[in-house]
Amino acid sequence: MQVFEQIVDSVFKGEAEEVTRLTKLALAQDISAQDILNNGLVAGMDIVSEKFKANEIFIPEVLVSARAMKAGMSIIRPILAETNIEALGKVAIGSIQGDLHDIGKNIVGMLLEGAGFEVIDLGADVTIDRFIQTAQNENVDIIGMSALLTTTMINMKAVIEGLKNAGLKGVKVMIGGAPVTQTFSDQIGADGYADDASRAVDLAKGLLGR
Ligand code: B1M
Repeated sequence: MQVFEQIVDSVFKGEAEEVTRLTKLALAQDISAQDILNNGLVAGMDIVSEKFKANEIFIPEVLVSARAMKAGMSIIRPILAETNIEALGKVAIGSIQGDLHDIGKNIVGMLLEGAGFEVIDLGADVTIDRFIQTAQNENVDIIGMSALLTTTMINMKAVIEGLKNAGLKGVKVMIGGAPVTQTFSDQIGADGYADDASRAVDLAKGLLGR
């Protein structure tokens, strides 16, 4: 098996140590960090994403695969940063103010990273101001917000209004989380809603015309 196929296989199986070993092996074979990212780590997560979408695998498997992908990413990230390889786009993601649920948000963040986006993870209970300041200061393409409580989802609207008031109309907003719906997304003026993590990746790509 070629090293790429091995990385894909190990990401899919969630073997973090093996992904680490193979990523180092690929670098030692003079394979570029970009190729390892696209043909190994991202390709592995693409399969995970597709199988998750098809209900062939479930959240625990996705988390284990994402952790394996991250193990490889941690090795090539400094090299990618040095070579200034362009990410698909920059996304700042967080659970909205008042909301401590972060499992779904973490999966979405990891799949976005696996798909080639630069992801700033703002964590949970992220204030409205912090989202807006991040959009202002970090030159992000997308603000991603997650909510699991019917009492917190309304705070997303304040972020969207805050972005508009700050003149940041170019920043796209995507939202998700169990109580969130397309109707709610339309009501508050978000640019997009996704009901699961792999659709969130498709949505982010679509919002940036990728
Ligand atoms: Co809480 N909780 N919880 N909880 N909790 C729910 C959400 C609840 C439905 C349980 C229930 O009553 N049946 C209920 C909410 C009711 C409501 O609002 N209508 C609830 C409640 C009430 C509470 C507390 C208020 C309980 C209390 O203290 N009295 C409290 C609130 C704390 C707070 O946030 N301020 C609370 C606390 C907690 C724990 C801390 C114990 C824990 C969270 C741990 C953590 O996240 N680190 C917890 C958990 C685990 C749950 C349940 C059991 C599971 C949530 C979860 O992680 N789902 C949940 C009940 C349930 O859903 N069965 C419940 C798995 C996750 C992968 O799914 O987040 O939907 P989800 O993400 C999906 C998609 O939605 C989408 O992709 C993900 C992957 O496919 N998605 C996005 C998510 N974000 C996205 C963003 C996007 C796009 C897609 O774009 C940016």
